[in-house]
Amino acid sequence: MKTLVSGIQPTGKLTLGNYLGAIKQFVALQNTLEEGDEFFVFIADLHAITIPQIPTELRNAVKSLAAVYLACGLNPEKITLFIQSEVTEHAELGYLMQTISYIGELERMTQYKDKMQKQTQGVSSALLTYPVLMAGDILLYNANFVPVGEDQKQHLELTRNLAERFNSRYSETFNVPNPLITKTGAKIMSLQDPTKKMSKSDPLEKSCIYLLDDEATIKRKIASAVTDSDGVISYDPVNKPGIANLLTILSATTLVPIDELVNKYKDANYSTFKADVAEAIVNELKPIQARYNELLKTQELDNVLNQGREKASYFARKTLTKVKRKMGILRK
Ligand code: ATP
Ligand code: LTN
Repeated sequence: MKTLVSGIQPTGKLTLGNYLGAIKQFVALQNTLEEGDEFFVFIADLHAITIPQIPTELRNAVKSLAAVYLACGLNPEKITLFIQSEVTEHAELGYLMQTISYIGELERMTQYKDKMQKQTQGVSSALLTYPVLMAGDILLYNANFVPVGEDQKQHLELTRNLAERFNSRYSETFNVPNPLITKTGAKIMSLQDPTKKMSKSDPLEKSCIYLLDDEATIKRKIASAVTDSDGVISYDPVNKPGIANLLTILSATTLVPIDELVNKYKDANYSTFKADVAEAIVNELKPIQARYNELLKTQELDNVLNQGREKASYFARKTLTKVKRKMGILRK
């Protein structure tokens, strides 16, 4: 029996990077679950507010993300889908884990350093403690595996350290979770600067394919993706990061291995190759977009989220009670 946990922040419009690096992998994983396994997938709204958000936009983004998850093929009969803030134990365990986290180790997190620099107003203390909340998310369900993109590896390492620290300071309580990182699609890069990851908070729209982009937009963005001038399609992320990124995208979308693609396109020019990449993305996203638009019109979404909240709360409450008892903060 195994437990998997993962979350995505409802900030900005989801990109192809989020889809190929995270959601598509969730869908594949749900189909490998066996009797007794649990897979908790949640919308990390408490993480989103570590950066200032506009409340009405956040509320819409939460709903939209829930619809995207289902539209991409997550099946509520197999996984538990819920909103992080609706299971209040997340905030509570996040706080308790802060008592065993060190400021120094949090200040070393690269995501914190990056996001802190981008802040124009004050940096919230929650941005610093973000990875501790994330550790709480994972440990609350005693996860064995955490499917995430490569950029989250450092946070997972911290989660492992905190689990071990808690176990040795109090007594054996938490599993030490393992990251589950896909090889292809683990890191999709920006279309305009292929040395940077494709990120939904990138202000340059051309850098990203958004999951809800229409066909013409996708074609235009891929056609204008930055490449190089040597005209050869080969996989070389250091010297040819643009082409390598398009190969990664095509491979992660079609599930054809990169070396087969390189072979297939060895005599092709960049524009033919780009047209095929765009077409593959359109074919992948079109049915998702249709289902998304349908879901937003019905009650189904709320039903799934209510059911998810109840199930997640049951597991979360059990762990939290155990943790509090070990820490000496329960009356009995
Ligand atoms: P932000 O720009 O706000 O940091 P993001 O686009 O990085 O957002 P997150 O909400 O931080 O998205 O990440 C959601 C999930 O998508 C994580 O598992 C993350 O690893 C994965 N992910 C995000 N961007 C990429 C990418 N470019 N390639 C592969 N996976 C990605
Ligand atoms: N920090 C993650 C989102 C996240 C998460 C989690 C992922 C919050 N809590 C727990 C896995 C497990 C990110 O993708 N930026």
